[in-house]
Amino acid sequence: MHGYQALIFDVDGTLAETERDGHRVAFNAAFADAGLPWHWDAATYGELLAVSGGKERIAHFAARHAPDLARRADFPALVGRLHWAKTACYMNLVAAGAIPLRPGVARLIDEARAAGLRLAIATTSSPENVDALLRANLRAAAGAAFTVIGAGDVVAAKKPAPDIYRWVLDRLALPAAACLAVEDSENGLRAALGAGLSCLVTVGEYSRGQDFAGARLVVEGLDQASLADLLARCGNG
Ligand code: XBP
Ligand code: MG
Repeated sequence: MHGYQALIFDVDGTLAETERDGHRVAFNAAFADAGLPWHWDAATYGELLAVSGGKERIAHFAARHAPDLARRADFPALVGRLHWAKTACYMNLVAAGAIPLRPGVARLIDEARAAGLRLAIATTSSPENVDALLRANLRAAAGAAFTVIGAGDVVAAKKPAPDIYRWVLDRLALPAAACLAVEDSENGLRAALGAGLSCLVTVGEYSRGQDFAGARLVVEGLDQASLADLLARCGNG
């Protein structure tokens, strides 16, 4: 008996490989539209993913590569405009079907629903992005099964801080011990562990080689085993 009552999924890198061909492309389009000479190639973006949050990532990059711009009083407003434009572009990419779920994710969600598990999301990404991804890739009933969605700025401190997981646990009204987090990255794993959660890691395109110490289980993908098998191997009983 595994003892879990809920699964709390991370989004980017876990539900779908959204970063290289989704968020990164959208950031670059927003920079170009704003006339900024910034272009994040795949390798640079992989390094920038150490900073959670799109707005925080832009500010981190500007502080190092455009310090005069970053010091301007109107820079925070510029970051907000850039991020708004990026999010609109990302949502269009997702709505056009450019970002499919990772293999096995839809089946796992169906198995969890059939098993009576509650489903939630804990992500640094903006809520609009989550909604667009679920709408584009899941039947309405499956998308609606995520009864608690903790996303983006609902908490000030983003992953690896545990805040977003604590926010979700509070709204699930479940103890951490009853929930299994599903993550792709070291930042996400640390956030889940910090909130007292057990965590299943599915290695993502950008997280290979990261430190997953403390994970209950690390797999190459969620299509490798049934939900029952994964829960048994992550058992908290
Ligand atoms: C990944 C992130 C997000 C996305 C970009 O979130 O750190 O910032 O890269 O989305 P997670 P936003 O792995 O927790 O799902 O631009 O909306 O932040
Ligand atoms: Mg992630």
